Amino acid sequence: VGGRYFVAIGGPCAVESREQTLFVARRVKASGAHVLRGGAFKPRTNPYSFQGLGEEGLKILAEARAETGLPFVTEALDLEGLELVERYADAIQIGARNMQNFPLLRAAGQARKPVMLKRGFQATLEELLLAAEYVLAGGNFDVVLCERGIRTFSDFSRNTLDLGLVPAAKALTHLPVIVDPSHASGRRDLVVPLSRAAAAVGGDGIMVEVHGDPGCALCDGTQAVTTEAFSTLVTEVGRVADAVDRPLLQPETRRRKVAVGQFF
Ligand SMILES: [Mn+2]
Repeated sequence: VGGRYFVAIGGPCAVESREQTLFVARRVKASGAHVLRGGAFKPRTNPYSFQGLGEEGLKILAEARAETGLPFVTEALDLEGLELVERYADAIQIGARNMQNFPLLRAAGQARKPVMLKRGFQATLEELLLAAEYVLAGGNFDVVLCERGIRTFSDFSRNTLDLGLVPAAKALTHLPVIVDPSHASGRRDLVVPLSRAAAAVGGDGIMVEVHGDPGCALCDGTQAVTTEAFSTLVTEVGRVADAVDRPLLQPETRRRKVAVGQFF
């Protein structure tokens, strides 16, 4: 993330079951995504909502990685969860609600896995960069920033996607910046156009929630796109990414490289 290519991350909000996660993982892989997402520890507004499968969910994500070859990113909610997530995952997500959880940021700075830091929905750009600084100061330099919408007076969407933050952050830091159009909007009909905009504005990637049956999702169903819609989304985003000279990394290119490596 942050190189020449635009990166697509897709997967369910929450790991609900082995079947649901493997189904989505296979489909996002076939759509050309590069990274799988999925929550095993869910920070829910309502304490009675589904809280995630915990370590069992991490094992399911690891199985999906073994089958598809997709690395995965998943959220660590607290210090205990961070140890588990670091052990299983390829990248550690610090969620919007934890953006200023300083003990967690310090611990992530000691981790030996990349950290994806999501902007708090009330955080300024400076606060986001200083939160990232906690991780960097610990010696972990692999930090990706994620714009996921802020709370405004707008009443038609869950949050307001602050696209201007992407070039503003990139002007101040070398860190890659990706966009989460799912949590930013809360509406699946806005996810595709906002994904295209993320590529156009110079983002380094997108992270999108995908579900095999969004109507039955245990978490964030209204913003999840179907696997079919995700496939279309990747194609459309790819066109915009080409136009701004940040093409999507092509799975075929990677396969050829692997094939050459095996040949020699
Ligand atoms: Mn979600």
